[in-house]
Amino acid sequence: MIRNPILPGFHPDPSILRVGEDYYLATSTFEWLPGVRLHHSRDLVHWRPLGGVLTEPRLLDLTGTPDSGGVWAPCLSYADGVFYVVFTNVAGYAGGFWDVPNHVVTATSIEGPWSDPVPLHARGFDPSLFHDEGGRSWLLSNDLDWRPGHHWSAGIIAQEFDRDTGKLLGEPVTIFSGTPALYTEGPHIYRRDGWYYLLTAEGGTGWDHQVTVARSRSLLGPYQVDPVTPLLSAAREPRLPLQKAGHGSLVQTPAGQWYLAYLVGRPLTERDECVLGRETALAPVHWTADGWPRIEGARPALTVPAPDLPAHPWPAEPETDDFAAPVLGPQWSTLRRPFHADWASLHARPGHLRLHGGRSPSSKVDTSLVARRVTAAKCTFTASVEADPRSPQQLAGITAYYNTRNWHYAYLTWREGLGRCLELLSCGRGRLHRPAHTPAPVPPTGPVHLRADLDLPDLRFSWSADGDTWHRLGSALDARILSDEHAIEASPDGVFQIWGFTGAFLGLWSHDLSGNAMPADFAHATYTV
Ligand code: 6LW
Repeated sequence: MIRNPILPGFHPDPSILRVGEDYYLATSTFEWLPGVRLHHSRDLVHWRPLGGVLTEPRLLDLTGTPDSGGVWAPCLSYADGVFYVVFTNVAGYAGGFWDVPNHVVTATSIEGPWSDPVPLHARGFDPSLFHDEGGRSWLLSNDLDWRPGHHWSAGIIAQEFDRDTGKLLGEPVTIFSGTPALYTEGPHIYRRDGWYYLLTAEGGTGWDHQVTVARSRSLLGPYQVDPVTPLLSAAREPRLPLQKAGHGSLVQTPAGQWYLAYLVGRPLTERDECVLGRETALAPVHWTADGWPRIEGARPALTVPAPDLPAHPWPAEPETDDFAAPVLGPQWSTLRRPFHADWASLHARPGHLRLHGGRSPSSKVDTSLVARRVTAAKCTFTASVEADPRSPQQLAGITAYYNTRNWHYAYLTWREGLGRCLELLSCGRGRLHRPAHTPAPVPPTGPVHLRADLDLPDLRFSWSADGDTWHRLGSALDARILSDEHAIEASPDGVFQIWGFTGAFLGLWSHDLSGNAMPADFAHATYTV
């Protein structure tokens, strides 16, 4: 069986690809690096992280990127021995106008190295490359209409893409204007029995999300919408554990079995906060006699039959990272700047991750955060931190983090009268809040152990001097603020100002507002579910 979600925690907008016996999934990463997260499988059941595509500044610059801006909906494709990744780097979405430049990078191996990005158009997001028989390729995307009084989502456009030069040819053509479900985006085209099948995501990426299918004999249309639509949705079934089903991408096994990779969200209770963000699931797809794809019940399911492929499990990810490896493992992400000796090191003190204190928690530049996705409603994150703060401007510890405006933080700092101590701080919708707690005095030197216990909707922090005897730091905090739903902020007239498209992280965070880049050394970090 396949257990959904196959990629738990923040892994939205899946793009799935098979090359030979290997299956790859690319997902959106927004303001996190590496940009475009990749997973690999041989049986569609077991997946392992491969790290990311956009790992260095030459490939992606996220300095100053808004919360939930950055890398949206990448598409991974393959033609004639070359992997292609197209992605949008969303620099702005809240001013009436959109700032959505698209780029393509290529590599002959999925592990890279990836070419310098080649700019494509900036007319719309969710780019997708379709490589047709006969050697021609097409770039699809949604089309954005900024004009006041127009719906911003103006359908799907296609433009020829020259694989030799990486350049677009001719003019874009609107190939599909969508259904009354609206917000037509996330396009992908597939060929089967002489038809072009266009999959789109409609209804917006929340509770009304769906996968819409249309087909045509000709790539540029006209496309006829499936008489039984949508292919998949949870919009009418608020009680299903998997919600928000949509944004699908198809793959076929060598034996001809089809699967749809798609996005889901798991609210805590009915249509409630999704702290785990938007995740990736799979569904088997069958075809009707007259050539339309079908999913059982047209709804997302927690378990579905696996394809007839030999089982191919991967070694389990170790729970503890003791920071002995020369590079950061694929479970970790950094915020808006890549892992670099300027601010982080695995070599400065062997067996430790050293983070030099960065700018403030609300800054969108120079943040010193190394974090991993929350993948389960109940999990524990433990780390040891060693730092010598000399003022309240210097902080280092562990965080349960959503974005610059929503987080909880337990950290070592310095206080008048107490010296080195542990404190708690929270931020909800941009407002700082000091949870009730007694700052804990700790020995003046040496490592301190910190623990975050997540048991949704609660989050509890504890600390220990020796790693054995634990003391609570404050009482339960509300982890629901670490959700897409809480992160979304709109102006009184209903215009979205801040979107919530990512998910909760647990991480190692360090600040030095004095500008002295205080080093904080983490000897290990353990994540258990
Ligand atoms: C994604 C697009 C969407 O690119 O959300 O609401 C974006 N629509 O399909 C972020 O996941």
